[in-house]
Amino acid sequence: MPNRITSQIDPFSPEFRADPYSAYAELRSLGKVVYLEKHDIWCVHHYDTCQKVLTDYDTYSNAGGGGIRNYFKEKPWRKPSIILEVDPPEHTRTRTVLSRALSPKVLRQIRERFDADAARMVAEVRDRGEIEAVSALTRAYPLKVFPDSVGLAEEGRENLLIYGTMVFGAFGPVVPWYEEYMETHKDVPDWIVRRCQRDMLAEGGIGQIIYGAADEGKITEEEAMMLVRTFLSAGVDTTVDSIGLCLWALARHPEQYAKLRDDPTLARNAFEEATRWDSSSQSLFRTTLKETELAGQTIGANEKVMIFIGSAGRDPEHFEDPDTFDISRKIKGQMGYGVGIHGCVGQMFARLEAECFFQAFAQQIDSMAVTGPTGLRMHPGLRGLTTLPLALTPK
Ligand code: OVM
Repeated sequence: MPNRITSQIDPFSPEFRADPYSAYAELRSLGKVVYLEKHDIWCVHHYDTCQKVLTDYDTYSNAGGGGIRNYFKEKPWRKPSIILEVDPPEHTRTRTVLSRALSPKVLRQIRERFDADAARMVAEVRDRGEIEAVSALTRAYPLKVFPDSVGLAEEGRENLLIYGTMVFGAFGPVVPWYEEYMETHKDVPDWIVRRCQRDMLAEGGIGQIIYGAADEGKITEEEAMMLVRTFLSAGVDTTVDSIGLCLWALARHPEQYAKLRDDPTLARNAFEEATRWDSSSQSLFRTTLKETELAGQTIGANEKVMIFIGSAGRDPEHFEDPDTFDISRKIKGQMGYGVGIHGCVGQMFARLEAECFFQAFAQQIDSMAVTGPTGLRMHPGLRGLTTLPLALTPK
């Protein structure tokens, strides 16, 4: 193809994962639309083109799958999601059911429990001196409050993390570790589906709200099960990783943490800024339904387009001084949750979860320091930490 801008950057390589932001700067300097030869996909990485692709759902479809694998050409690893991996008009009905289940009214009732769990979990570690913050806090807290809210029993919750690796691993190319992982944990998808059944979900939880929509005839019983599956797929690792990345960002910017400590009401904005600056969701995919033109580049039909929302957050055309992490910044439309009809339906839930956590943390912890090497997760679909050694000084 003549005149297309190409790059050898491999977004699934360890080098890219270690430092995506210099790769993004290089891609942004190359042009608005770049072809990644290593994977035969197109990519966008500026705020405006990311927004354009994500909002033009007549051209850029979700039905081809949420990752690099093209479901128009190959068999999906599981029954496709009935909200993520569909387009309008099918999408509209299921999206409505999920947004209602996560309405402000529902969230208001959950807040108190988030606050209490966060305060208790921070109190448990505040005097310990050194902790491994991922296992002690940033994984433990979402893994408690999220399944509690859905109405899931306590037993076997570690399977949620295994399933998360399967779900977000499937966003990347087929690689040996993934195949092995799927084989090792081959019972987990069935366990998840069983947990999504009506009789497995506690009264008063969000899972039962979904089944309430089935009772009203808005969705079928099978669709209710699939929407609970969406909760369990998209609600755990995403928040584990984003809360972890936010804590890491705060730990590396003591002057920013001091602002939060002195005014814990900044917690929500701090998390918003962390989501712009270093989001757990770095990229999304769409598949073209027809030939189209984007920023002067022709893209053929049935092609994969990778949307680097992690780069959109660092685009100097949209954000002033984008590489600076500033928790009191006025943030205009950061794209860490995506945008448009497929923008994260749980984003208000995620923000609330994080706000309660960082508020509790800031109320009890005077200062912190990273005391050893951190580990980065090598998931294709999500960016996050495996370990974060932290020294804590209580207030
Ligand atoms: C789903 C699903 C799974 C992973 C991510 C996601 C980001 C949705 O099963 O619907 O949204």
